[in-house]
Amino acid sequence: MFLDALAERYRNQPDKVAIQFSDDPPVSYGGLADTVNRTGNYLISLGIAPGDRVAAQLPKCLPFIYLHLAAAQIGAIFLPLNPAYPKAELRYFLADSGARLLFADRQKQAEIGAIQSELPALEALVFINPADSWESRVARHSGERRHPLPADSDQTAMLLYTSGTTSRPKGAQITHGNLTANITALHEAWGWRADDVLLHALPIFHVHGLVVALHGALHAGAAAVMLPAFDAATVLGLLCSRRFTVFMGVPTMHRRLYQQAGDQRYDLSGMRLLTSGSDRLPDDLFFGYQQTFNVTLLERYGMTETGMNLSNPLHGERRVGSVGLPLPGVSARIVDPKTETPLPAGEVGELQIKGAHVFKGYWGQPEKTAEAFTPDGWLRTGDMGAREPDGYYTLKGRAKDLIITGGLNVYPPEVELALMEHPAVAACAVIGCPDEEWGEQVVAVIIPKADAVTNEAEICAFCREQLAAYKAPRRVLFVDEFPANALGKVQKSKLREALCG
Ligand code: MLC
Repeated sequence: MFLDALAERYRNQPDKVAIQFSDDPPVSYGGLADTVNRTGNYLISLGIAPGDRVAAQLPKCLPFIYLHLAAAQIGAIFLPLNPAYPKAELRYFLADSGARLLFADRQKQAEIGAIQSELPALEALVFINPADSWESRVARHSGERRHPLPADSDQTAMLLYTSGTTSRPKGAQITHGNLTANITALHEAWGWRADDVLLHALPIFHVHGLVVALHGALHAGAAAVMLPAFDAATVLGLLCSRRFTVFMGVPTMHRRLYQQAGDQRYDLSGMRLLTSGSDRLPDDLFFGYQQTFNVTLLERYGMTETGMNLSNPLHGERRVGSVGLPLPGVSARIVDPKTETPLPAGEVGELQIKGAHVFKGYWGQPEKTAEAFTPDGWLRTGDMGAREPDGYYTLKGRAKDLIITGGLNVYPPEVELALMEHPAVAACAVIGCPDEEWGEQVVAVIIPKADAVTNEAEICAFCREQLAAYKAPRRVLFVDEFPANALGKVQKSKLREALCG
């Protein structure tokens, strides 16, 4: 189990630095073990039992990490939430998961304080100042862990919400076994070492920043230096400092670093591992990085429901435009999207995945879980791709209606649902238009009601009240009609062709 490996690090190298947040004093593995243990006892003192959901909507901070590891350790289910979610979204996640406890930023007390009365399962809302000492909050909860490590690898450790093409967001249940399988595979494939130093600039409420990056470092007994947010100038300066061996980012971050460098050349070849994921890495950035930074980015492919699936190799060819080879323990295949029969190399079909890292199912949604898998247990990723004859995989678009912006998934139906609440909107379609910095940009195409008066700014502001800012349209276009197929369904590909200029 991923916790067992961590427990071993706690024992074997108690004085080694595990996590350092900006200018705060570093946290050693021994210190981490102690605070996580106290935090577990603290959660138990608040009435949390195995299987209970513990939510946290906090900025990137140490208490978030303590809560995550402590919840896992006492067999509770951790629910990490993006601080960008407005109250309406927060309420949905808490209601759907039936969270008993929410830890939130004290700055949001006025905004979300009243939420508890609307959520019968939510027994307590704990507002904290992330900068205050967490250690003093849990100081009196010392003593042996009152609960054993969860023994069952099928037990859910986290709920990670992902949206759906046809429904409201669904909570993907990530089990202890999933986390172990993932981290063991990445450890082997990427050669994590105890003397690695990770520069961590990702958010920690997603699989990328939390599992791939942070668990990766902790599993190896390495050090993670955590930046509260991504800033290209700061990150470039740190990468050049030669203190770090590992950095992970989404293409938007790499684009900004590349642009930050301008005409200058920097030699980052001393770094052991620089990865890119959460969205496709554009070819020009792959080559631009080689020229500017003298390194080849390692592109890998994953998703919330699985963690990591495919990766270019640490040693060997990192192929431009390819997401690489299946990780150890991962089975991948390309199938005909209609018949779901495997296709030969070179042919484009849906990418399907199997392995111990694949999630257990959506929280409380057995029918959605059943839809996600083939009868013989392959996960339908909704991504189209092809396998090259030598085993490398290349992605070729999506079967599902999904926009990826800055490494974050936005499901058009969710935005369309929000838009339809606006009194001036008669019909709408949300599409992703290509964008150099963000990969894609969310664009709303609207047929207004007759005589309705509205404009782009008002529509955008309306969406931001209901949805996190990254999901809100960046552009709004007004049209008289949509291109539709024979069944009357909006043809988004035609809209994209016509409107993404
Ligand atoms: C921020 N904004 C975004 C955005 N992030 N808009 C669209 N898409 C995004 N991803 C908005 C802000 O709200 C702000 O709006 C405006 O853009 C400019 O903000 P910024 O300060 O320039 O953005 P910044 O905070 O620097 O964020 C950019 C970023 C961030 C790239 C650093 O988006 C990020 O950390 N992305 C990584 C996401 C990630 O971890 N994905 C992994 C998912 S797991 P305004 O108008 O209010 O000013 C997964 C599986 C896998 O996918 O395989 O990894």
